Amino acid sequence: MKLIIAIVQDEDASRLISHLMDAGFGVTKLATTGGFLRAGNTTLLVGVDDDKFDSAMHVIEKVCKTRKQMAAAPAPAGGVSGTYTPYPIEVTVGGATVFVLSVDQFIKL
Ligand code: 2BA
Repeated sequence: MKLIIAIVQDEDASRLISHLMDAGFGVTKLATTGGFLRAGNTTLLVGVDDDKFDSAMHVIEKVCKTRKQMAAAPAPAGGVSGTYTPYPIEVTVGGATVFVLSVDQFIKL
């Protein structure tokens, strides 16, 4: 069994949950915040049998879109002397950031 930890954009989360549930997967949704944009995103926990892993990944890939967002460039590492004026940069977010963990045990009590 595998645990898929998928960080997705809020805009894709509801549709992704529906598609995963329709395909028979169990899903847990966590409200999370990205460290770079400091904006909300969604983390989904999906426990899948090994033979269903590809199918779950296919759903995630199909639903999650890349989007461009503007962000303030971070201050240089090590700090700045004097004033630092943040300037906007464009970043491409998503489709999904996915971590895959092998599950030792899956227990429901
Ligand atoms: P954020 O940390 O808010 O990052 C949003 C987007 O900003 C990233 O999209 C990336 O395009 C850009 N970005 C992040 N750090 C950057 C940096 N130091 N310089 C320039 N641009 C940067 P994604 O890569 O698609 O990531 C989407 C979200 O997935 C992230 O939101 C974060 O919540 C999560 N994530 C990404 N990589 C991760 C990692 N290695 N560990 C844990 N979470 C991660």
